[in-house]
Formats: sequence, C-alpha cells, structure tokens
Amino acid sequence: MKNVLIEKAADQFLQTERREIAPIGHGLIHHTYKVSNLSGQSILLQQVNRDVFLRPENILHNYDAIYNHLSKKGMDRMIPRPLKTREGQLFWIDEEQGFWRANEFRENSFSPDIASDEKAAWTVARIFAGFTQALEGLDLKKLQSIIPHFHDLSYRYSRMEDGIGTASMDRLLKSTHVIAELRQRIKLVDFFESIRDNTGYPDKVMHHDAKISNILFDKKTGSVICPVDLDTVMPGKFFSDLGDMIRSMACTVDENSTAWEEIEIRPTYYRTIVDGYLEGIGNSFTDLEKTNIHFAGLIMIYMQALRFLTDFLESDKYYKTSYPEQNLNRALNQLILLEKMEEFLKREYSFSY
Ligand code: GN1
Ligand code: MG
Repeated sequence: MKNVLIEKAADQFLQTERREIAPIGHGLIHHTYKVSNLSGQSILLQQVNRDVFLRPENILHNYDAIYNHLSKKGMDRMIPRPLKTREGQLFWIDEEQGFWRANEFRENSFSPDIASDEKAAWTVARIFAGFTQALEGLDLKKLQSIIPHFHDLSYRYSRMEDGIGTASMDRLLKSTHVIAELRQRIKLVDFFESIRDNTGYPDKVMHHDAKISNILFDKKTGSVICPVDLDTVMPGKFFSDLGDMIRSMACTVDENSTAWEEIEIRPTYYRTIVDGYLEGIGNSFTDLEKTNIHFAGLIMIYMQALRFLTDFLESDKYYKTSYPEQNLNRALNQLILLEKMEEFLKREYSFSY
C-alpha cells in the first residue's frame, strides 16, 4: 500500500501533528497501524479488507450502536473509543477507495496468542460473555449483519458442497477423506436448523471472533483491559463465542499445527471456559441454551473445518496461506479436533448427538 495514503488517512483521524506510523498486529484480514503524535499520544488506524467486508460502513454503524448503548450504562470503557475524522465521520475513504477507520489506542497493553493457564482461559470466557451480557437490551434491529451468513452452519455446509462441485481434480482427490468425514456429521447442521428460528435460542450480540488474541491485557498488572477486533460484532446465536473459545483455547495445539498425534482436548480448560462463560452470561442464556451448551464447541470446530476445506477446494481465495496444502491441513487439524471433542464429551459428560 502507498505510504502517502496511510499518511493521509492518519492525518484525518489524528488531527494533531504526526510523529510516526508503525504497522502492528498479525491480523490476516486488515492492515493495522499505530499512529503517534508529537506528545506521544497514539491512535489505532485500520484499513478494512473490502474483499471480506463488502459493506464496511456497517462495521462503524454497529460499533456506534454498541458504544452508545454501553455509554448510556456508564460502561463505555468496555471497548476502545471510536474516533472521528476532521469532518466528523467514523470512517474515511481514500482516493483509491481504501476504507479507513480508527479508535483510541490503549497504551501498555498486550494480547497473548495462547492461554497460558486455566485462569486466563476462565477470564477470557467471562469477558466475552460479559460483553454479550452488557449489550442485552440493545434493540437488535439497530444492528446490521456485517458479513451475512457468517456463522450460518447450513450456509457453510452448502458452500463446501459447491466447492466440491467446482474444485480441480487434484484438490478434490486430496480432500476425499476430509469430505467423507465432514459429510458424516451433517447432524450438526440438522441441530443448527432446529434452533435457527426457535425462540428458545434468541439472537444476541456476539463478537464472532472470540479468542484470547482479541483481548487486551495490562502489561503491568496482567488484568484484562477490554475485548478488541470488534468488526464482526453483530447478532448471532449462543454457540458462536463460547464455541470459538473452546476451539482455540481448549486444544493442545493451534489450527496451523500438523503434529496430528498431539491434537487433544485439555479437559480442565474445557471446564473452566464453560464455567467462566456461564458466570459472565448470567441470565442472557435460556435454559435450552444451557442444556445444549456442549454443542457450542462441536459446531464451531465443525464450521471452521468446513471453511478451511471450502477454501482449499476453491484454491485458497480467502485465508492467507504460506504453503500449498495449508488450508487442507488446517481442515484436517480441525477434523481431528472435532473427533477428539466428540470422544471427550461422550466420556466426560455422556453427551453425543
Ligand atoms: C479469521 O483473521 P482472524 O484470525 O481475525 C476469520 C475467523 C476465523 C479465523 C480462523 C472475518 O479471523 O472467522 O475463525 O480467521 N475472520 C473472518 O483462524 O473471516
Ligand atoms: Mg478477526
């Protein structure tokens, strides 16, 4: 990207004399920068990926709605304050149609990639649940669906079937095992369809990318500052955030690992994540949602396997890869994790579907 465009965008939001611009984070979707002024104050500037976010203005629409709701409750410190441009807008579009937004930068913070212990996993789960809980009462009609069908399992399943129909022979042959295993688990899609329009599973505000690397911690005290990466905040179902945390924190290795024998569920982490979530969510979960809580991890691991495989079948258009079969390996990693999760739930909770 051209430096001059980054500088122009920075000056729109910073509004004081700029000292430096530094790229930060290792997000795969957007470009993110820390911009500081002469007195050392900083903002977080982001260029939104327009291939993934077709209506990027909806990100700011939702951000504004949730920020106002939290402000009314005196809870606006729960998320970083959005910043406006010189013209008082929440976003700015450069001459090459680049879409920019910014928010305050919280100093002396860090985001870990993995949960170092059960306590951290518990805290992260409680924070994401508390986020949903704090937004209870916000009229969901005021929010946009930022990425339509984002966590819609039926859609993700049919996207895989479409991918099978259009894949190259080479990619298809490499995928046969994963395809067969994923097709065998279509009952998870049936469960999803049974809850989709069921009043026992009401929509609520979900973060939709709930993982420890999207929580800011204080460098000095180690305590939580706030959740970040709020660009997929929109109405969703009960399983999204809890399921993503189970997927990313209750496993022994991450989604890029090909050490197949090492992929396991960590029982104590699973329990603390569920406990922390239930503590934070309070009465925002219905009895039905609580009864079916073990579906959360299963659905999200299954969905991620479908998404990685679909992207492999479609020649790696969505997820960045660093070697040719990475998306297939990611799908296989998630499939193994799913099998481990099924065994674990049967053994520990006599739960099967
Ligand atoms: C993407 O890039 P990141 O980590 O913020 C994806 C998530 C997936 C995740 C898998 C907008 O998130 O849904 O779970 O990769 N975000 C989008 O690693 O598609
Ligand atoms: Mg994200």
